[in-house]
Amino acid sequence: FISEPKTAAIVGCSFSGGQPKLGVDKGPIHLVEAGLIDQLAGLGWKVKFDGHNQFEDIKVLDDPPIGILKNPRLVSRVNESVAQVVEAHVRNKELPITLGGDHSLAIGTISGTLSVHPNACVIWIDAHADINTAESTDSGNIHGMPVSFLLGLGSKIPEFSWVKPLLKAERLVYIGLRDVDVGEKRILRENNIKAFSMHDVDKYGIGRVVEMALDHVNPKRDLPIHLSFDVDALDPSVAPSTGTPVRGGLTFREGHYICEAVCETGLLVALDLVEVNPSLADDASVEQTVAVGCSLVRSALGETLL
Ligand code: NNH
Ligand code: MN
Ligand code: MN
Ligand code: MN
Repeated sequence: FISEPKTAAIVGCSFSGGQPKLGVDKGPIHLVEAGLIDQLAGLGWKVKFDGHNQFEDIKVLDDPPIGILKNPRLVSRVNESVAQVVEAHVRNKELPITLGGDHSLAIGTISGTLSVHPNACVIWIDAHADINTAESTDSGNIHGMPVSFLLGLGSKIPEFSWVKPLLKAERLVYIGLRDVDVGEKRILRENNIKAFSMHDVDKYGIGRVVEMALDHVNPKRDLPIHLSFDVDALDPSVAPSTGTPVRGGLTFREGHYICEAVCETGLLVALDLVEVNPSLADDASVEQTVAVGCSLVRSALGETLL
């Protein structure tokens, strides 16, 4: 018997409204132009791509801050639409690969995944915890807040009432953290959220860290996995073209190891690759970052497993 090839669906999200730096909206175009679709097809996947303009016609004319939250209506409406697209792919047993765009998009992607698989766990790879609430955020940038929205923490913003608190704290784990705000540390502690910082990666090695992370969120290795990968988790020497680089990050291999280990579980149901910003560095750095982004996605889809 020849089994049907698995289908991946590229969801290109040209969106920068969750943070102030222009250019991150061009991330998906660069990743696709670098050949990502052919590369995934070369791994034996059937690849669907609906084009880059899926969410670009969502315009909000008047979007003043709510508290200090910036572009709240636009972020909400784009994510509501992203959630519907991701949900449809997951329901259809396709693997949505959401290319950002900034990490506020995870409000939509994870909402979409959890509406089909309420028991799914989330593995969040990032230098940052992205768990600020409306109360704790200093920046007002919503890309620093998606996790709190998904958990239902902090005061409710009516504009985001469509976001259901579908994520449970015990189904969430972080790897790569090294720039976490004081208020975020308190939120992580108070909600008993498991997080492996770069200190843990140094101490235990990436193999043990991934094993411990999976033991925490997926002890029987039977729950669907949503992998949300912010490229700023990687060291800036590996992925320089991103909005908020923080030194001391994951090596090329550590980043790929995470993707490989998740692939190996056979449980991956959705993948985000976000915060590639092709406007923020010289051409060689942009090319390097885009290439690493494509490579991480290929690893998550099985390239490096023998
Ligand atoms: N914690 C900061 C904030 O809330 C920075 C978040 N920036 C990110 N997150 N790039 O991944 O704004
Ligand atoms: Mn589609
Ligand atoms: Mn992030
Ligand atoms: Mn980050």
